[in-house]
Amino acid sequence: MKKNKNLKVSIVMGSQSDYKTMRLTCKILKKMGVKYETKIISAHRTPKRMYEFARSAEKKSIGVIIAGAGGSAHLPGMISALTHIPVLGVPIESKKLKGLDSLLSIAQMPKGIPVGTLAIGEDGAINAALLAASIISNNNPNIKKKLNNWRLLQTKSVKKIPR
Ligand code: RP5
Repeated sequence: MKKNKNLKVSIVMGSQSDYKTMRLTCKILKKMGVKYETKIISAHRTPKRMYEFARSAEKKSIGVIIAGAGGSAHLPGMISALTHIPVLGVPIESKKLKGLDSLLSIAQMPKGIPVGTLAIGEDGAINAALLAASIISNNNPNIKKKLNNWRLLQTKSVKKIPR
């Protein structure tokens, strides 16, 4: 990977239908001032696209890949097998099993090929963005500052007494 302050995050998802969840990832990265791109890449419907994306990612200044997938969600693991860029997986809430299928498919990677797994659905999409921003912020003090501010505001927003 190139040593550079301007690494971007690549957000990929298995289907257009995943975008209603993954757009939250985009929203947070935008707030944190992190550069990102979005793509639809399916491990089973567009395997060639997936292979070409994963193999060329290191040349494109991508620092973190976030992959959202639902059902038998092999996309994050397949991408991770093809690159050394850190891959974060977001289990999409599926209709039939409420995302438990996606969660187990992404989290239960056998040893040797790691995928950082987030929570099912919107929480996972948001936390994937925060975690990716945090990884990128190791080489970027501006992003670190934005992350600190974001946490400060979150802390301030918690009331002391319930009403
Ligand atoms: C997966 O299949 C996608 O990640 C999506 O969550 C799921 C359903 O896809 P669609 O049938 O809505 O295109 O590959």
